[in-house]
Amino acid sequence: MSSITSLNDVGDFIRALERAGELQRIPFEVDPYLEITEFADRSVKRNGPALLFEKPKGSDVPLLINAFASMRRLEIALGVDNIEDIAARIAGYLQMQKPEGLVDKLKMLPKLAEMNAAFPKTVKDGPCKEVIRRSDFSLDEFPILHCWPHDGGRFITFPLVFTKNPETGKRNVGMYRMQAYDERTTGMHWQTQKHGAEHFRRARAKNPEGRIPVSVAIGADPATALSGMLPIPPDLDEMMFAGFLRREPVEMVPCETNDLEVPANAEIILEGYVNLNEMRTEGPFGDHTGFYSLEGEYPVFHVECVTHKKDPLYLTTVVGPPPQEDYYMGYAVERVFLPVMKMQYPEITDVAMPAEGIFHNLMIVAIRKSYPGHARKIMNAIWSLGQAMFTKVIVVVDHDVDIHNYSEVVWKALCALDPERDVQFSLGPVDTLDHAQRMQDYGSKMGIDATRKWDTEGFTRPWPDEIKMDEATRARIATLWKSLQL
Ligand SMILES: Cc1cc2nc3c(=O)[nH]c(=O)nc-3n(C[C@H](O)[C@H](O)[C@H](O)COP(=O)(O)O)c2cc1C
Ligand SMILES: [Mn+2]
Repeated sequence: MSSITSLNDVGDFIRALERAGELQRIPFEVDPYLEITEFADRSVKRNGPALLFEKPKGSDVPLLINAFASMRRLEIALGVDNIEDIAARIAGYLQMQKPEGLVDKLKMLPKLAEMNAAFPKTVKDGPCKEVIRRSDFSLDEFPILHCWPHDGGRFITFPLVFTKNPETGKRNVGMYRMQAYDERTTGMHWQTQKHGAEHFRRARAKNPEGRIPVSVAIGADPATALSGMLPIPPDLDEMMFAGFLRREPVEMVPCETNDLEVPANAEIILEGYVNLNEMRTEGPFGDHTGFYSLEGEYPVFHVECVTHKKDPLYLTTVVGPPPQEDYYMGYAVERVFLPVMKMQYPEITDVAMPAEGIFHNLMIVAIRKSYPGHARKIMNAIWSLGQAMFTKVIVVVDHDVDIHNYSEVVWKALCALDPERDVQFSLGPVDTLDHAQRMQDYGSKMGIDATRKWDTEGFTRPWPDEIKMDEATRARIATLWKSLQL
């Protein structure tokens, strides 16, 4: 599988990227106000490298961006030759969930051991504690980006936000942007359907005047850094999943001022709390939709203590008109979770989400259709599947369509449609960032059944064959073609 030794922090990742020719150092001063965004945007649009800004203006902390913004970089990040290798590992693990006989049980053991080895390990100390600052600190020391001209301010864009479920004590990690209001307070943009927001609500139901401890890690080994965006079920520990991805447990250290734990290898830790009765205007923010998300009311994070490495690095990203770095990160997540989706719904043969669909707007699904109405069953399944509930448009096609070839999808899906018959609308939760819906968080979705229609679905006309030249003719003309040197 992998020849790459495990990456234990951002520095290791930088060195691995550099060895692979996937990193450009920027030795001159560049301003975190707009300029770094313009660099990052240009780079990602030209399939350029990751960028290490050694002198972000106004800060002594170097800044890494676009570290995950290509397939090759994702493979380096996760220590695989191909993202599908991880999907295969997950598929292998899932297959032995229900062992049939003794032989299967025996086969399970090494795999279970692998899972056990993934559990996070609490350690006493770690590099993120090299410098501990309880009073003398300011967020202004870090090169926090002001990304786009009409943004409401500077935003920490790549944080791992740690909270605990106040009822079960179980940990959650989510990547939720944080607007830096001043030296010690930020916004906490967990959208209403996300697990951090649920922890907040449960704590508030118990004691509306209280607070919830929150700690934030900025920069960690690449698998751990990515885990904040994983769409896994509540109370399933993202740090366990990170351990599985990196094939080594994530080491966690206790925080100084609250009862949370954070990755020991993190560059920067912000410890603090969120008041349950305090909201503040957050945004606007140039978002991954390619539009500004509007101002909204969100909780406020109060930083009480900052710990960091002696020479920390600042890991960040920019979202904006697609494709950006988050497209690649999302693609990795999609491929990694496809086996989970397939296990639940074996009729799904493949899934594609074009960059322009910004994750939630468009999912193309290929199925092996077996019974009348099958495409609609899959639409409903997807709308009930974790964060896939946000999918605004689902296009279901037959398994013989190459769904990663978008021109083939447009051609064949449109040919298969009787729009009045084949479109299904559904009302339900929608992405907070969807600015076109009638209200925030609630609206409509559309499923398009672009499969061949069957007579058992009421379609009694014959369905025509797709045009294909016969092989003998193709071969004969190929030879003649060559002789003409066309
Ligand atoms: C770069 C980036 C920024 C994100 N910003 C936010 C955000 O501000 N708010 C939010 O709710 N989700 C945001 N997300 C998506 C969440 O990280 C994602 O939904 C994650 O699964 C949430 O974790 P949870 O399921 O534990 O709540 C962002 C994702 C990425 C890749
Ligand atoms: Mn979660």
